[in-house]
Amino acid sequence: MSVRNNVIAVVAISFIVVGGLWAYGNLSKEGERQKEEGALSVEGILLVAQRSTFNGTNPEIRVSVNVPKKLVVVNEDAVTHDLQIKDSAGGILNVNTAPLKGGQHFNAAIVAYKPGTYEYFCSFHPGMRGKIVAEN
Ligand SMILES: [Cu+2]
Repeated sequence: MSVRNNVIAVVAISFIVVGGLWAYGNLSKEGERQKEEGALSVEGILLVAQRSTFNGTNPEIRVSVNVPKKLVVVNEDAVTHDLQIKDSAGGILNVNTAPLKGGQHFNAAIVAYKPGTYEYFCSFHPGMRGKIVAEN
């Protein structure tokens, strides 16, 4: 097997193992494509709670001010998680999935009203938090 084939095999396996990985595709390629085409469909982000992280890395989410992004939160752990976004200054739409048991999911949207850096987090686990960066 050539080195190139090995690399392709590793990439393919990574996609199968990390179910939430399509979110990265949406963040990069799909987002760019939709911007170029001016597509009407709403961009989406999938955050999968697994082993007490979101998508394994608590990825940074980038949004444009006043452009809603669909957010789907899935709990694939045995323990309960939630996802909250809170900003008392009103810079971003607050989100609270309420406690999700294993296997449950919640559909929401990320809508930033002002540029800035916000946070999404699980109220049960201090390590489960990531940034939301909103730009004009
Ligand atoms: Cu949690």
